[in-house]
Amino acid sequence: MRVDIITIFPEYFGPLDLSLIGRARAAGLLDIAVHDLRTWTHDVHRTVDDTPYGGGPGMVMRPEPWGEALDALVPAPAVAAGGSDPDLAGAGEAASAGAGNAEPAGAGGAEPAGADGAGAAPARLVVPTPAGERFTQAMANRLAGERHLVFACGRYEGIDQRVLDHAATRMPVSEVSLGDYVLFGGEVAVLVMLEAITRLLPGVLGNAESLADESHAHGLLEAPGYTKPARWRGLDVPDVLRSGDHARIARWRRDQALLRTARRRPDLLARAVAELDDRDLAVLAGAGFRIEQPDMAK
Ligand code: JBK
Repeated sequence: MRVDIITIFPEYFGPLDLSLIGRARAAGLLDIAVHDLRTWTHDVHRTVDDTPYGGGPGMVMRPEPWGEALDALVPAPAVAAGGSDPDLAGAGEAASAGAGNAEPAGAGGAEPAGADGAGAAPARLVVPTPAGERFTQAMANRLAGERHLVFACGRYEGIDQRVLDHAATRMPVSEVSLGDYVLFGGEVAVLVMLEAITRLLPGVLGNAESLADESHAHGLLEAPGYTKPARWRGLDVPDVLRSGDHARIARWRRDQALLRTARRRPDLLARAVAELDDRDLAVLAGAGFRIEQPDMAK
């Protein structure tokens, strides 16, 4: 997978050299380039923001540097894409032409856009914003299937909307939110999304089983985990986990997952309810949770 990140704080992305993402990059599974947005400014102060039209607090990111950055990193398509595609439904299928725009002088470190050959899937622009569609495991799964992701990190009160509207004429665009809280900008959100996405790429994790079992993979929270010693500060590991009875262990873990999800994330349980069997429902009822099975006849 090819990833371009555009930011005014490239230093935020130092952690991408570490741990499993760093190893995946070194192994050639993942090609990440971080670009300083100010590369595409032309005034002495390298200005990236200005006051908002219509008034109000804060500053908005100017469109011109963003437009040049996207021109440099994503080649112009032969055919216009189908417009904004926030739900990742895959509507934008325009083929990319190979003729990438040249980078401005001094674009140190930027990779040539010509990597997007004719006929390749277009790049997807991902813009982290509190106004975006919610990022989920399902979205991470879909994004992990993309060939080329371009992340645009906004600061201040965000990026001039015309940048996204113009980009949407040539590539699919997703405005994505991690959650309902306020950050200084999109940089940390990109680190989170990239970790969720890249660990799904073939060869990055090396252990497909741990992908299948973890929290959110089945719509339930994961059961608690324990390791040695069996007794620590007066607290014992649950006996069942030391029983060697694998069927009993699997049932216990399932019960713990159900009860945790019911207590902590009733929203998740409500969505998983169609997949619960009679035994699951009995466990929940025994703990005082009344779960309505949806009536399929309705
Ligand atoms: C937030 O993805 N987000 O959740 C996000 C991105 C950029 C700024 C923000 O305040 N919440």
